[in-house]
Amino acid sequence: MQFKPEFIDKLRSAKRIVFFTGAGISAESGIPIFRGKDGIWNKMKPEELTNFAAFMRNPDLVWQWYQHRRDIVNKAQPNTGHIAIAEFENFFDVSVVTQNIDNLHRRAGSKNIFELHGNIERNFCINCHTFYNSLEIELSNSAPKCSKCGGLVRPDVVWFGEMLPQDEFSEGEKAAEWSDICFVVGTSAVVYPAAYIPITAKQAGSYIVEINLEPTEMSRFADYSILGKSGDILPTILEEVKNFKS
Ligand code: BV8
Ligand code: ZN
Repeated sequence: MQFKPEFIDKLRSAKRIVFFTGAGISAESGIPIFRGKDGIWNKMKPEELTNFAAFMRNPDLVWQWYQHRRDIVNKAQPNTGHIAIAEFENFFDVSVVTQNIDNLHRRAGSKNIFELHGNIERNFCINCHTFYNSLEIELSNSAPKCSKCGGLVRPDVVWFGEMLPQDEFSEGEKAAEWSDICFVVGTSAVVYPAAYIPITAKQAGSYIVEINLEPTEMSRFADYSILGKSGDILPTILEEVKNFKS
């Protein structure tokens, strides 16, 4: 795979790199994406499951959907794309700003991660906000009750209409502002305010590199769009880095 010389030059001079990632980077780990031809949201409407009202209307249905996704995530392994991003930390100051809730960046060894949409391993009581790690609660098919106050326990993920965790978002924005290169990997970039991250990077003068199977909403902002699988492309870029850094 040949890369644009301008991109290689940017890599040679870069110090700080942001990887803004979406569901596509975990697709090769067997975790289904949301949109597009084989997206999970072809089968049912996101509104039915990923908002607080839907949870209050039918907590067991929403809980079962997250149980189903937790089972898939627990069986999944980080793929070559996640692992390459973790290895980039040996050569650059790296921040991973992810929309994913699957924990695969952490399991691949990345250290500096900002999770904009929460994490499927964490749950909390909607009443007293006691946190429950998924391993602490019996993984039944109905939404568990809080052992402290009897309130409903929900997944610690950001649903539509909910605020993003302020620190994660502002830290992610700062990393984007300071970045020399911002990789936009495996995201349709239609969900806001997360999708402002690469735009913030662009406005601060960062070089935007999109890695996706197909063009997206973000392609018009990208300085360089590389079409293909992130699990193939990221390790190839890492090889280039190892060549000129060693
Ligand atoms: C909020 C739950 C407001 C967790 C999800 C403007 C500003 C602010 C808000 C809005 C706005 N406009 C609209 C809104 C509202 C809304 C929104 O963005 N709607 C969109 C859909 C129009 N945003 C919100 O509601 C957000 N909250 O704004 O609150 C507020 C303000 C004040 C006070 C109170 C509230 C909350 C958004 C979070 C929603 N939560 N999920 C979960 O269950 O996972 S969204 C869902 O989409 C996931 O979280 C996911 O992370 C996110 C983005 O999807 P992608 O990751 O991009 O995945 P997708 O399938 O779309 O694309 C995959 C891509 O990968 C594809 O392009 C494919 O080609 C590519 N690919 C596939 N395989 C590969 C690959 N690429 C490379 N290699 C491969 N192998
Ligand atoms: Zn409680």
